[in-house]
Amino acid sequence: MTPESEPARPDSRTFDVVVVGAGFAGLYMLHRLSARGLKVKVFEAGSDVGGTWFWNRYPGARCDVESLEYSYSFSDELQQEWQWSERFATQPEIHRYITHVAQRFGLKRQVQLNTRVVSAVFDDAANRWTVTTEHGDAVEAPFCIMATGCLSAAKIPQLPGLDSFKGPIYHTGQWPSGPIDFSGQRVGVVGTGSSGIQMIPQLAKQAKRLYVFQRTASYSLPARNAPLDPQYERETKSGYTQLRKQARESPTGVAGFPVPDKSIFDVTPEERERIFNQRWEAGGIGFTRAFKDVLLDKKANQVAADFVRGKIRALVHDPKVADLLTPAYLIGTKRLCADTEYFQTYNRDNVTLVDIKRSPIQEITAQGIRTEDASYELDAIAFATGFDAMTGALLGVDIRSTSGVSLRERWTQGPRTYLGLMVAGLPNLFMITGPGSPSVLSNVIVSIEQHVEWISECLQYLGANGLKRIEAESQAQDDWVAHVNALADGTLMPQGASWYVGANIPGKPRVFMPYVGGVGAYRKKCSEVAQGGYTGFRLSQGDGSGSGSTGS
Ligand code: N01
Repeated sequence: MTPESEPARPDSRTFDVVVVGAGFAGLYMLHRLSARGLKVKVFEAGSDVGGTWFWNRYPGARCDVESLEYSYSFSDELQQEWQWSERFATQPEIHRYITHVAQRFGLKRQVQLNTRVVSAVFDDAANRWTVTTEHGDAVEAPFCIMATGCLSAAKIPQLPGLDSFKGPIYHTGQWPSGPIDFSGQRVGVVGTGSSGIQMIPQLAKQAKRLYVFQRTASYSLPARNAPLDPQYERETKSGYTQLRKQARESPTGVAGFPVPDKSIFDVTPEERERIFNQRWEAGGIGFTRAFKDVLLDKKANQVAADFVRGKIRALVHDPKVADLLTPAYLIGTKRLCADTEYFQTYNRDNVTLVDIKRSPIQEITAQGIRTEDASYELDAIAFATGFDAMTGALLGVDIRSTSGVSLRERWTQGPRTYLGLMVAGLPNLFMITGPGSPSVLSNVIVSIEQHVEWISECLQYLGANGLKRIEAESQAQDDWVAHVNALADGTLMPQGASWYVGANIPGKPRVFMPYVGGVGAYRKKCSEVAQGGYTGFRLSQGDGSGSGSTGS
């Protein structure tokens, strides 16, 4: 029988679908499948739903996609009734939103919190996944969906002496709940990516002394956050249908981001300056989209980078500190950051920038951090050192099939997927926003909705056609990987030492992981695959006979 037609089973260990993760992806997946009457089990490692927006509770945490766009579109009632208070929502507000969604759609009772999944094993003969948790209990289902997030495996660098520090150690991506009072303290922050850049100005206001340990300076644009203008909110909400459609068909999943049509060299230097200034004043991370060649051509990139470098130098009083804060790499090849008074924070008397590229951290001591040329006494250390992005959470689970090799073995040279949705050799296992999909290069909620809806329709198709198994074909996967690489290589993006290529994790294979072709083009491709009867996927009865291939 198919998952569609199977009667409800009394067995509490057996489900139609197991979903791992209860962030934006897992909750919407649960909602879609439950609405179709499927019996779904969701495991969540955190003590509440929300995923990224549960864990990243550090001071200053805030989204850099506008609230009215960084929200679900699947329910018009929901998008009309929810009121955002600011242009860019804070972490607490986004968490309130996702909690509201969970309650409104009755999702929470199906989520088992405080439960990390440790393994998922597919029994080829029985056509069934067994998903085992850290507590040793296991459930079974023919389908398993990984909704584990792209930026969820937090990484604290393995520095010598880490355990010897006598004060508390934090990571932005595993921040404890409840306020932490840093007043009167000497605090060290390691890392100056998006998280560090948001947190540093907040900590500087509280701490007696703040030391920022910077390895690489980041390009950051002013967020220009503000209370949400009620008129703007009304107008956006009344045009939501069109706005959401535009977002889905756009390159970035953000309707408000420009789709550039001009080269930087099509305009005069004065006009270029005017456009860049306009973007700078508008705020947010759409800056590199001012011209179509900023991420394609090194000369164009240089011009855009120089504009931002000039702005940074103008904001920081001490020229030596300004030099250190001025990035040297190609703009946009590491993710752009959005800040509120980040560079200005270095004008404060209580903030010291420590250049750990020149003088690397040697060890953590009981008293603080020792670099090659100095020691810093600290009461607390906050790591803003990022994540084992895109693959970390997936590979954190031992995923394998009884007749084949594990995901960890399959991905030793970097992730390989078909459409970022499935992996050849691992039937009935889906990933939401997996590597090879636009995911982190997009408004991720738009990408999540598209994947969830695609997977949900796929399961419906299987059920309606008496099919029980779907698996990516190796050739389709190879072709997709080649396509993803070719598109990325046509841009400057793989040239940055970014987490997009795994450069932040020692030993991680250097592969540009997301799909750069844009969410609109990607959505079209996924729809064509589905409409073609799931081209590139092998569909079968799942009875081990290997028969019933369709589509390709
Ligand atoms: O992490 P990151 P993040 N020793 O990897 C440094 C999203 N996000 O948490 O560049 C010393 O960007 C590292 O230095 P380097 C967004 O997609 C969104 O800040 O590797 N330093 C870098 O400075 C973002 O891109 C929002 O040389 C070490 C920093 O730590 C992604 O999450 C807010 C080190 C890590 O920066 C990740 O951002 C926050 C080491 N061993 C996050 N290892 C918004 O929506 C790393 N570093 C606003």
